[in-house]
Amino acid sequence: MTQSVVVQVGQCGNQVGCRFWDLALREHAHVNKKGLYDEALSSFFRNVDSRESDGGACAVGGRIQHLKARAVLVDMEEGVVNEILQGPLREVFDSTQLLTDVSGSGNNWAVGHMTYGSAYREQIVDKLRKAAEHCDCLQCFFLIHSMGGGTGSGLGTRVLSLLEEEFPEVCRIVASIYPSAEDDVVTSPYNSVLAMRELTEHADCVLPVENQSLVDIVNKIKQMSHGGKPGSAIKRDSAVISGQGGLSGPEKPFDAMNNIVANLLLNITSSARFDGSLNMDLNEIAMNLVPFPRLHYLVPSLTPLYTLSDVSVPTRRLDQMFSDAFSKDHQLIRADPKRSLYLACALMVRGNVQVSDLRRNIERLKPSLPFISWNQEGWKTGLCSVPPVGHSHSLLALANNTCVKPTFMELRERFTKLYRKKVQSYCSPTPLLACRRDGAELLLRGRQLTQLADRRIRPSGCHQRETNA
Ligand SMILES: Nc1nc2c(ncn2[C@@H]2O[C@H](COP(=O)(O)OP(=O)(O)OP(=O)(O)O)[C@@H](O)[C@H]2O)c(=O)[nH]1
Ligand SMILES: [Mg+2]
Repeated sequence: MTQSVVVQVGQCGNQVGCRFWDLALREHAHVNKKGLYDEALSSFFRNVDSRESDGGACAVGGRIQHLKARAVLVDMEEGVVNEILQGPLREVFDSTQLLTDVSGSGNNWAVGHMTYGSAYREQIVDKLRKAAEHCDCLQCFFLIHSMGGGTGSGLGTRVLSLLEEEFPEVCRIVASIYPSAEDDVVTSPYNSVLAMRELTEHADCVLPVENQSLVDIVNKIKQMSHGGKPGSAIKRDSAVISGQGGLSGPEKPFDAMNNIVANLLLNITSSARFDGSLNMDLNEIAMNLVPFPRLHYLVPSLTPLYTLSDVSVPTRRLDQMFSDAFSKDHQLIRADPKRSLYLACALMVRGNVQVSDLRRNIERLKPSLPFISWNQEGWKTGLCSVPPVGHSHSLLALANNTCVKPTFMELRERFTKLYRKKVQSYCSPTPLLACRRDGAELLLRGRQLTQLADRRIRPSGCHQRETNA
């Protein structure tokens, strides 16, 4: 069996990552009744015989000693990682997997990418290599980060290019959290646009998730639970509404949203973690869904959403689940794939579903889904026999679809609006743009990136720009 390593960068990356580890552990605990370290566990966890960092690794087949996540945690602030180290998951990570600084990137892509990226390059590579060395057959790196902040977007994309440099043969799948229009990070359009370029160049697949879609989904689920419909109460330990997803502790603002992203990751990794009659290798995602290297943005949709929230509604009909996967309401970005063009589509099903169910539903839905002329049969399917905890089945659809365009256009618009409003005085032939939360603007080039300050800096060689806003 193969192994994968999760690299979580920045506040969002680490918070989402930890939800993934929590839910993955619960899922394995549910299936693995004998307490043995099996192949399923080995794909994302190591088994070491001491709590200390370099305790000897135990082979597959032995008893579970101490499970360590195959992960590298990076944040240029200490808060989130420290919180993780004091929380219920503290034993799943050890110090060799962590990399933190104190002050953060101040929501500045350039500080994350250039300043911290250069300062920590060796240490990052070292930690990635260590994680890779612990694997017999490393198949995939999962990078989790936000597009809106400084560390996740700036340093996260730097880590991505380091992965490409150091491990060119290993697949790189990135879960990117896009900011909502009401995001409180003023510079999020800049950070996102700058990060997008790196994602386009260096990732094998990007799974874009919009915070606004997550908010909409969470609100819908909460509304349903308050609607008083029979059977629609959310269980007390529901994964979506409980802050710690079953573990005790207060609910934090992003918890419910992060659970949805963690479920996306659980689904996409399920066939790497468990057996199935139609197992889909992680490599096969890029191989089958990406016809041109840069067209690798795969719009995810999850269904049934109740799976995510443990809402006690009767099990939905299987066919309905397939229909839902293509509806607007189940997409993790605000998009309607049915009205746009498909280049390819993957359906990853978990639970007691037969290949014939899959085929029947594809045939049923095909006429309503516009596929590009040269790839009319561009379907990829995977079946994992282990369903999500407490549910009979679930479906993750990944669509290489042009419906991702409005998300990019909207970001561009917000970028331009901010650029016009805030940057009127300076220009550079090849501007790298960065600005701080307080609104001070900086147009920086090359080494000047390190000169960040709260007041304006005029990079040498820049000319006064005409105000045209
Ligand atoms: N879904 C989700 N979004 C988050 C979370 N934390 C932050 N965000 C979003 O991510 C963006 C801010 O990025 P962060 O990850 O906080 O920033 P960072 O990577 O730590 O970078 P710096 O703090 O600038 O060093 C904003 O768009 C937030 O709305 C989270 O836990 N879940
Ligand atoms: Mg931060």
